[in-house]
Amino acid sequence: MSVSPIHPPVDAEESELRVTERKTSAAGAKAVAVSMKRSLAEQGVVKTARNLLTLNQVDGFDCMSCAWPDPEPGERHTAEFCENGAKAVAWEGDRRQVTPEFFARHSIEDLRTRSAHWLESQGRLLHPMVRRDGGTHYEPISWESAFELIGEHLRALDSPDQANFYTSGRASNEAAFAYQLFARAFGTNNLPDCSNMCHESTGVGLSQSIGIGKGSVSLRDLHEAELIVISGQNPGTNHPRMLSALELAKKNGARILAINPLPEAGLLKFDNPQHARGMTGIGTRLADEFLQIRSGGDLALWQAFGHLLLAAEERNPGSVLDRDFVERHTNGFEDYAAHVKDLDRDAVVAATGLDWEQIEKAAAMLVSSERTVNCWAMGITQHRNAVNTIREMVNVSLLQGMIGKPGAGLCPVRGHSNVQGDRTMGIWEQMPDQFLDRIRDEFGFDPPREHGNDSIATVKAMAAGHGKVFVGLGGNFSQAMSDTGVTEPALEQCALTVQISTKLNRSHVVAGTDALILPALGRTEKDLTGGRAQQVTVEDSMSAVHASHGRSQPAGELLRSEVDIVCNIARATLGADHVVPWAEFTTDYDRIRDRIGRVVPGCEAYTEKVARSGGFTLPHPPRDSREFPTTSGKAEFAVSPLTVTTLPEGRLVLQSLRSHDQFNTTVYGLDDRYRGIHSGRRVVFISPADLRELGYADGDRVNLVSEWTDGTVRRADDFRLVSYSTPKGCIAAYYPETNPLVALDSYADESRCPTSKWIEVRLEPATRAPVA
Ligand SMILES: Nc1nc2c(c(=O)[nH]1)N[C@H]1C(S)=C(S)[C@@H](COP(=O)(O)OP(=O)(O)OC[C@H]3O[C@@H](n4cnc5c(=O)[nH]c(N)nc54)[C@H](O)[C@@H]3O)O[C@H]1N2
Ligand SMILES: Nc1nc2c(c(=O)[nH]1)N[C@H]1C(S)=C(S)[C@@H](COP(=O)(O)OP(=O)(O)OC[C@H]3O[C@@H](n4cnc5c(=O)[nH]c(N)nc54)[C@H](O)[C@@H]3O)O[C@H]1N2
Ligand SMILES: [Mo]
Repeated sequence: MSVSPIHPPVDAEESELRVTERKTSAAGAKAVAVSMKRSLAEQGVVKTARNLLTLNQVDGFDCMSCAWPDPEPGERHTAEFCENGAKAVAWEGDRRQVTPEFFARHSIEDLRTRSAHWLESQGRLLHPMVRRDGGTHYEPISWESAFELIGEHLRALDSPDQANFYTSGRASNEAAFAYQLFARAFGTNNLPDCSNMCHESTGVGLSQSIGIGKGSVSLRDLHEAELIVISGQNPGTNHPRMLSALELAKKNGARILAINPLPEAGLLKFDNPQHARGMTGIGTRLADEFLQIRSGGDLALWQAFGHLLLAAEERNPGSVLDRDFVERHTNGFEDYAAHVKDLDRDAVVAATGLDWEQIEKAAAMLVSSERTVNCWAMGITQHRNAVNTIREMVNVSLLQGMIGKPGAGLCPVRGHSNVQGDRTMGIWEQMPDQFLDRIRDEFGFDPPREHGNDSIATVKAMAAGHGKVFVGLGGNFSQAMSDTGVTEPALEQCALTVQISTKLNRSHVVAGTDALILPALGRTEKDLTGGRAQQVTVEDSMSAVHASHGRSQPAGELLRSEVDIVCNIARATLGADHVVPWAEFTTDYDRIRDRIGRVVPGCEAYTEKVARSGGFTLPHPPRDSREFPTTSGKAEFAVSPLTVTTLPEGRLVLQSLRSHDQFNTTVYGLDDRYRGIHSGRRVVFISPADLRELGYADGDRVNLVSEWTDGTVRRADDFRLVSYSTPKGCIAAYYPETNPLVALDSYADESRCPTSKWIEVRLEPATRAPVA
């Protein structure tokens, strides 16, 4: 049986696809030039200067391109932004406008034939729009009628659990807190979010191992580290400001170990545009060792590291392990030690594709380091065995006591700028009872206790017909989720879809019977809700919470803040005399912050603390005092089986990743400069050895075919093969084009994160004519 999506159309410009040499360093003067050019084109000179200079400054707005922390207030550069942050700001400051006339010109059927890049390039959404049952076009609607329509649909449901409230990670803490409060007051914990597809495996793995799902380092720890390990992350593109921290760490004597199937430019060398050296292209060499690991080999590698650390300790007792830490703060050491002592080296070599000598050399870096910071991102979390892999990395940190000491720790690098804060505020389908009790005590209603739907369960519920209302607070669910061929029709099955958005995307055109587009203010824009200048707050990847206020003139007069939209949906659904003072929340966001302070653990006196310059850092017991809030009160070693997955003949493992010119499903442009791709996205990076063995040549066009265990077949057609440095058997292509290949049931054990980095495929010659 074939599961095929409605084919999102391919960009016409893709016919110009060109491939050049890949780059071996990131950033530099070129990066600044690229961002300034784009920003000037989209926003004009004055707005560009104002926005870029207030980006990530104490009295400015928080950059929405990633969750990397800001340096201490006194240590910030005048220009504390990166090329991709500037792109994100320019994208939001777009002067082009999507007006009601635009929707009158373009039917929904027409919009379905447009590429993602085209849709996002039409400009900012300006007016609330509705498509009613049977309508061919979106039409303007007043805010009040839009809220009423949502209220009517929600009140008509047989059960509150027939609604799903999705959140993308850009929502502020205030919007997120109000949104989860509304969902729970309405009566459901169905709060799927982008974290379900992102760092969910981190949350689950860290909670099991150390009792809290967040990283344990501050920016200072990175600066002071002796060794920084970077696994499954491409910081040059996705967290460019991290490169400045790495550069400083190197200056202070740190070494860097990079573990990745691809030799990503930003891992190898950094030309810092903030320094004269960087502008001249001399730059800082970053990785001292690079392990070009096979996809999914990380669990085996970290088990080997554990094995080698224990062996080194045996040879030289007292020199490697932090015995005192292990004894006082951990559980399960003996079982773990016995398990990794008995390591199957051949299995490690097969799983990682690395030589044993290389692994020994890398382990020696760990052995000799007193202060190690361990960073990771999607290359680790989006695998079947991701939770075990993360716990395996933690095992090694525990051996050496690398938690709760300066210059050391665990550093999962988050994606969306406020994805961590949204979770802190209660955007999670499984919030603990303690949190729900505090809501009950504060507001006087009892929130539902039964766990709600995550992203996968949401798609299943909609496909089965019991998920009838979908609300998206930001994001682009139809493209971000796995299994496009299932997810798109599932959304279309809904009685009502509501997308709270800044720009047009595919989720607006695969819509429910009734469909609403509600245009929101972005983070760069002045928020005058309730007639006063409002600020919001966010939390970065290292648990630092601070204020953010936009300075630009909003793109349109009708735009409303996310807080305003959420509170008005709540009021229209639950009534004006509800126990939660929704109207008061929109007059002054301090009234929401007061409640956050009383409900959210660690946020006591929130309103006062975020009013201080620089904000505050949330408590993290393992980092702060080596206390581990697990059931046993200690950090837990984990014992995980080492399995080697062998693929049938002719099958390859595909990882789906980001190009340099995109933010998740937002395609800014069609280049991936560092990897040498120009004017095109339908490419597959493949090793020369696989090309030879499978009888293809660089430049050939292929279709990707994935066969799931239940016999269903998924395809994505017409990609150009690009000969590239990647381990044999491991290929790569961009997301979201490859999401049609990921079966909905292909997800990580325990965390249910889609396996976006492990998609088993075969190639077949493209039958379709190349894109013209
Ligand atoms: N400019 C820009 N910034 C962004 C984003 C964006 O799209 N654009 N997205 C934001 C979001 S939401 C997120 S979550 C982050 C994502 O940041 P990243 O995690 O850096 O994003 P990906 O492009 O998915 O890159 C995954 C990396 O893991 C490697 N990898 C793949 N499989 C494996 C494996 O099995 N083992 C190892 N060791 N490595 C592997 C890939 O080669 C690649 O280098 O970035 C955030 N920042
Ligand atoms: N195959 C594959 N799939 C993946 C991944 C992968 O690596 N491979 N990565 C996964 C990851 S890590 C993530 S985080 C998800 C991302 O999933 P999402 O967060 O759902 O997707 P985005 O592309 O970030 O959402 C873009 C849309 O958000 C809206 N938007 C932007 N800014 C704002 C704002 O300030 N307010 C509001 N209300 N709306 C705004 C715009 O309309 C824009 O079109 O995708 C996941 N999907
Ligand atoms: Mo993410």
